[in-house]
Amino acid sequence: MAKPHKVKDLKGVLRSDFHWGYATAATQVEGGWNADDKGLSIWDTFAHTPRKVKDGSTPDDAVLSYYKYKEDVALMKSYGVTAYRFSLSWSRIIPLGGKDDPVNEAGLQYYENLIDELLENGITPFVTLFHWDTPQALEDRYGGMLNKEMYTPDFVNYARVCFERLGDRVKHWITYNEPGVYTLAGYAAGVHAPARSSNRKLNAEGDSSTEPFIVGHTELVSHAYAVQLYREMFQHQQKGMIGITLHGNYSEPWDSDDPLDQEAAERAREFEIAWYADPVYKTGDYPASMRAQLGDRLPHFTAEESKLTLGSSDFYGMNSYTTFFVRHLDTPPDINDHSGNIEKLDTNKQGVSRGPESDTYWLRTNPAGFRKLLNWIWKRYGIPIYITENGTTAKAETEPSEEVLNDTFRIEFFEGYIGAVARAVKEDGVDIRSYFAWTFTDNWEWAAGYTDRFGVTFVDFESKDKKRYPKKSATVIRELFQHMVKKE
Ligand code: PNW
Repeated sequence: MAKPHKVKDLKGVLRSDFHWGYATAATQVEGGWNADDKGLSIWDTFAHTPRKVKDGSTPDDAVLSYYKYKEDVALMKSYGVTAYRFSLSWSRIIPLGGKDDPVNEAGLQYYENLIDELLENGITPFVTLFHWDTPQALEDRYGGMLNKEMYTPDFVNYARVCFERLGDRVKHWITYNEPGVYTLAGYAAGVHAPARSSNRKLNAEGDSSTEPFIVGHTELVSHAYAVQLYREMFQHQQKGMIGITLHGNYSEPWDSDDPLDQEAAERAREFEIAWYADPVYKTGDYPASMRAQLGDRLPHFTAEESKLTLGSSDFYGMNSYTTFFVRHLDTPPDINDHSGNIEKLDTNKQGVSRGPESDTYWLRTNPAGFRKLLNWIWKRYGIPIYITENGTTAKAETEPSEEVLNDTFRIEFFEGYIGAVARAVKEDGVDIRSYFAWTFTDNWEWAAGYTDRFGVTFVDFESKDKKRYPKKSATVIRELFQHMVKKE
């Protein structure tokens, strides 16, 4: 049972049309990596390159949701969800990715089946067009997102195919998932596909000081053109909404009394979040703090791009997991710095920890920081927030034992964070319209392979059919929302 005393006063504080459920991504759950003429994505290539993925695993099978979607929808229904957020695999729909390349009927059919199954079970689909899996053919053809001129028409064409075929049933579209994590992990650190960086021990090619900003610009501009297409050709008739989902953790000053640390924390939020959010929601341009540090390494919006990007999202799609303490640096910024010349720390000046450790090195539980971040976003951008991801791993989840399935660490995480959502609505007046927990089942966690379990459902990865075992957190989340969402 969710601890009712902590949330008692939160009964019915969320809107009656509040959407809640789970989020996933195609590469992490589908499997069927080359089934029915699917083309390769950069993640297939990456995972099939030795030593790239921590446990040597690949997403070839992931958790087989390509085959088990009916079972999964039934399980989700038993969890009480009202919505499900998933992503489409571009190379399943257009195997070679480009605007002149053939569309794969079998790929589209899979997504039609999934969407129909959801709708028949009263679950609203939230569909992400791009969750990191660029078609390999486009990477080979012209360098993927490094080539804005070639890439943008291909992405817009892919979006058009999806709107045309699925838009009669999909009313919530997300263009990009976390453009910032795609650029930073893929082109700055080089630890995600397409594995580019300045670190020659790790990557054969790349330039961490320029490419992340070029790729980020391509994401924003191609997002804006896809939204323009939707608004001009589809939105009037299909009556859906479209936007982008940004990542962002909260930054707290290491020494809350030091103005330099206060500034550093704000600069960290701007480099991490406003990098993408200011162009879309505030100014049509990058934050001044980024321009000051990066100069012309940060691309310039043309007048047309700026106009198109500003206002190009019907909502603020928000993914967030944790909070860091941030301390200013007295030295000049490194050429490969992407965070605003700061240091990120686990404890503050007084030695207070940023939260209990999960099983993921960067992630610690901190619901108070989450509530502050909701307020920061609401104050800066003033547009309804759709929380599209939030969740945690927990230590020692190795087998579906009674103890592991009674996942108290994850339960406490969700009680804290979902409570923070409700308090931000009730006490701070923030407009929040959805909450998607990450994630439905344990899945293939990118370069961490099968080692990081974020699911409210345990998956036996060894078993041939990737057997699912519900964890208790799934029940607790249902109880929390049944209590907090207003009954009509
Ligand atoms: C998100 N960070 O990535 C992704 O959207 C998911 O696909 C992923 O499985 C999930 O979070 C858990 O990792 C992030 O370092 C990766 O702050 C890293 C960070 C945030 C989000």
